Amino acid sequence: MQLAFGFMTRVALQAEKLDHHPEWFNVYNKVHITLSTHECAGLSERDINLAHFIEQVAASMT
Ligand code: H2B
Repeated sequence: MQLAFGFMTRVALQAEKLDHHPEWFNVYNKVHITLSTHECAGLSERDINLAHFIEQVAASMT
């Protein structure tokens, strides 16, 4: 739980910075994330940017 919580904290802080927020679901050590943008009803550059950041945080924790 602590690992997932730390991961989510780092992502949440970046999400606030970018004003772009993941839809996510967490149980114990798993975090499921969905990124989408309302205005285009799909994926935008902002989703891709946040996804890259999330990948980096995940890689730094393994
Ligand atoms: N986050 C995500 N993931 N998708 C959005 O479409 C979105 C968001 N919209 N954060 C933002 C907020 C929008 O509501 C504000 C006005 O920028």
